[in-house]
Amino acid sequence: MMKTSLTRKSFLAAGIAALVASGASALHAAAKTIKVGFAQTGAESAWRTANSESMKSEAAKRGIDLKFSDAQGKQENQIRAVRSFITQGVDVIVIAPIVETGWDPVLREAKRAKIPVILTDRTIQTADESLFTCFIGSDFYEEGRMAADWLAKHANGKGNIVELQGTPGSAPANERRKAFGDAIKKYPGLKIIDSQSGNFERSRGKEVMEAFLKKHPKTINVVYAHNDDMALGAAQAIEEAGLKPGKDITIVSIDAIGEAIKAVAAGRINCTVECSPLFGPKVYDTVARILAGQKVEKKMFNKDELFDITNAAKALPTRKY
Ligand code: GZL
Repeated sequence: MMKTSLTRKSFLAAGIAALVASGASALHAAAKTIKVGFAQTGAESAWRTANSESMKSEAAKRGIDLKFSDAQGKQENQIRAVRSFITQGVDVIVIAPIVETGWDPVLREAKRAKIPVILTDRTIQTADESLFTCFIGSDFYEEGRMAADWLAKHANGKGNIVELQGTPGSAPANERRKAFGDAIKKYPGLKIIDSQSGNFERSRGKEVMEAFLKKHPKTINVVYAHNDDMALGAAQAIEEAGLKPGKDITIVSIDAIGEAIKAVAAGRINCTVECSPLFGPKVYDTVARILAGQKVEKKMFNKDELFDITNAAKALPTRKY
């Protein structure tokens, strides 16, 4: 009897010793690689490029297995990507929803598969907020308000405005339009005389501005662009029409990409409100917290600041996108 129990005890001790000796490698083997599926909108703007870069480079830095899908601006491609992530059994799904509506069915499938969903960049409209774990991005309504506030202060409260809207149905376009419209109600002298989508794209922004200049000769005082790519396209159209962007026509924009801040410092664009795309680190910190079973805040807003002629040049050397 003694012999058998001794053998069993020494066998157990040997096993534990081997496990302790293997140490990191055993633990390492246990800590499996995290798999994240990211359904990105597309590559419509410089902002989007910076956002994709932040998500990809940070995943590589952290050894996260990132399944990246570019939906080329189509919601049905994003939904297809989410379904594929569910089939692959990723640990967390991240979505930058192109438009606000139509998400409940596929989010219900993710919920049934017990895969947490993080919304980044853009929000959705849903009656059931349990369908996503949290949102990480900017407050678009605040950005539109800041842009209008700056204009009211610098245009003596009057001017004919043309608006270049972002992607139809997207949260940034909807909220930036509503916020700006709400804010200028206080200034009867500020009037939006025309508004059209340029889909957040530079080339479309230029085309729409060319049409506005033809339709409203010598009556446009201000351009309000929902993003810098369209603002830079509009500035080109204004120049080609023989006018000085930033002087003959005031340009107010959002995103604060490097090229736009340079244009602000040069006086071609008058103001751009920041909307940081660099939230890869915050997304993966949140992924880690969710997988560790921690409760996370439902909405995490990035802090945004405004750039105009008073601070653009000083900011340039430290800008990261
Ligand atoms: C905002 C983002 C918008 C940017 C555009 O968070 O969704 O989409 O303002 C981008 O530049 O195309």
